[in-house]
Amino acid sequence: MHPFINIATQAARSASRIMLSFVDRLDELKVSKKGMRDLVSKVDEACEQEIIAQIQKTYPNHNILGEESGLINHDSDYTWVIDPLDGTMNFLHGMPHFCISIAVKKGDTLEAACIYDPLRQELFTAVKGKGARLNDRRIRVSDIKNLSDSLVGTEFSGRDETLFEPQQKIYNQAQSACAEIRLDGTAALALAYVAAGRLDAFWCIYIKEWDIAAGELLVREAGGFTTSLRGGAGIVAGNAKTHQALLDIVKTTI
Ligand code: LIP
Repeated sequence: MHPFINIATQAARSASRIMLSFVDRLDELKVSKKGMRDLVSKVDEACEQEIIAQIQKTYPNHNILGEESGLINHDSDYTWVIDPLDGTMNFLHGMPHFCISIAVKKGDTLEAACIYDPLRQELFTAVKGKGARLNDRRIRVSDIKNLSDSLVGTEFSGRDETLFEPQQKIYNQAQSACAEIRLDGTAALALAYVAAGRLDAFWCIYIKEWDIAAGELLVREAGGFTTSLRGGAGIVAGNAKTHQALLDIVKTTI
C-alpha cells in the first residue's frame, strides 16, 4: 500500500470511530454556524484534530489544509487536504450518508486520495498513475454512452444566494437531458460514486477544495474526466462522453 494511503486510511478509520460514537446521541452535540446554512459541530472539529494528529505522527513537516482549521503551513511541497466530515448537514440530521475525505497533493498535483464511508465501511482510494479502488477491488467509471441514460449527481450551495438561479437553470437543463438526478448532500461521496460507476456524472458550481480534492483524483484514476469550474469552486466529472455532454450544459449557464 502506498504510504500516503496507509496513513490516510488509518487517520480516516480513527476519526470515523469518534464520528460513529456520536451517531446515537446527536442531541448532545453543540452545533454552531460558520455562515448561512454552514454548520460545524464538535464532531467535525474532533475528527479533524484526530486526522491531523495521525498525519503529523508520520509527516510532521507537511502542510495541512483542513476545513475547520484552515492552512497549517510548513512550506512543504506536500499538502494534505482534509474534509473530516463531508455531509455535516446529513450527519446532524441523522441521515446515514456522510464520509471523511483526505487528499494529498504535491504542489498543485493530486497524488493520493482516500474517501471513507464509515457506515457502509466503504474505502475508496486512488494513487496518481496507479488506479482507483473500492476496498480491495479496482473500480472504473461507468461506460454509459448517453446522458439520456445517465444517473447524474449534483450538489447545490445553500450558502451563496447569487448561485440559486444558475444552479436551478443548470438543473432544469440537466433534468431534460439525463435519466435522473441525485442530490445526496456530500460532494465527496458523489465523486467516489462516479469513480465506482454508480453515478454516470456529477456537477456542482459551488464547492470548496476539501469537498472535492480526493474525489477528483478518484474519478481520474478510475478512467474518468474532470473539469474544474469557477477557479476551483466547481467541478464537472464523468466518463469521456457524460463529462463532455454535462460540461456543455453547465457552460451555457456559467
Ligand atoms: C458540504 C458538501 C455538500 C455541499 C455543501 C457542503 P460539508 O460539505 O459536500 O455536498 O452541498 O454545500 O459544502 O460542509 O458537509 O463538509
